[in-house]
Amino acid sequence: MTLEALIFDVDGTLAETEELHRYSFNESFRALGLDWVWQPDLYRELLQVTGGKERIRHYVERFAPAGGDMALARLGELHAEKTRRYGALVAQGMLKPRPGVARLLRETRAAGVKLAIATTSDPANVAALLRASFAPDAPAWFSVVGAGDIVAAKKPAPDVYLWVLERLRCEPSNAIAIEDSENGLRAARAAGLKVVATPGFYTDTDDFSGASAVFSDLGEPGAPARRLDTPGARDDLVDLAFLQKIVSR
Ligand code: XBP
Ligand code: MG
Repeated sequence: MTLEALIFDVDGTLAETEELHRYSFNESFRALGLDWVWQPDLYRELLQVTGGKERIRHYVERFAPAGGDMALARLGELHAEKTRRYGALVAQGMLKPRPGVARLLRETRAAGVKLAIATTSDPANVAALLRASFAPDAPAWFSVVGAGDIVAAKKPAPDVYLWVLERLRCEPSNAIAIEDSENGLRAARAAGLKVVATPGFYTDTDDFSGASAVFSDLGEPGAPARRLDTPGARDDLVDLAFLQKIVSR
């Protein structure tokens, strides 16, 4: 097998985005007159439901907060407000990429291996993050971007990965997904992909037993990543040579 494509998740993988998502949800609740505040412990639980609109709906159904009916009736507007606020903060440079991400994107492009995105996040937010974190033309580095409502069933369903693979014209055995969460890992595995996992702030207790490798991050020269799934393994860089080894197994 030859590595033909690298498919990146976005939130938690390219950057630690979820605190800014949480802040933007809370600000948009306030803007619509809702006194809801999603604190970190609650948000950790709510993250089990992927997609912003789906997450708000789940919160209303589970906790029946005041204003829930209004929020559901204006769900599109509420989520658009959240997307606008989050996108503006990202464009201001509030987030930086996780270690090794920019390096691996560079190496992948230089080697002619295709890049793609598979995320449940809104496409506007993906583009904002790529531009602000890497370069104004960074969205064009990705041959395929599968984002938001492009598929009906979000992660952990495999749909977004299957959608991306079809457009890449790539067999899952010739690609690798980089993910930070159990929901993302399950989606990629169900699409037939091997996964390298880099757990993050909200996903460090997730179950990554289906991953080919689990690292603290992708690593930088001089600051290699800790291998989390193999006791005693030496620190390493997640680079193209390492990913090619995984695909060949
Ligand atoms: C993470 C998510 C998203 C974001 C919010 O997705 O679950 O729902 O929290 O995104 P991934 P939107 O890790 O697959 O990128 O509000 O834009 O839906
Ligand atoms: Mg993620």
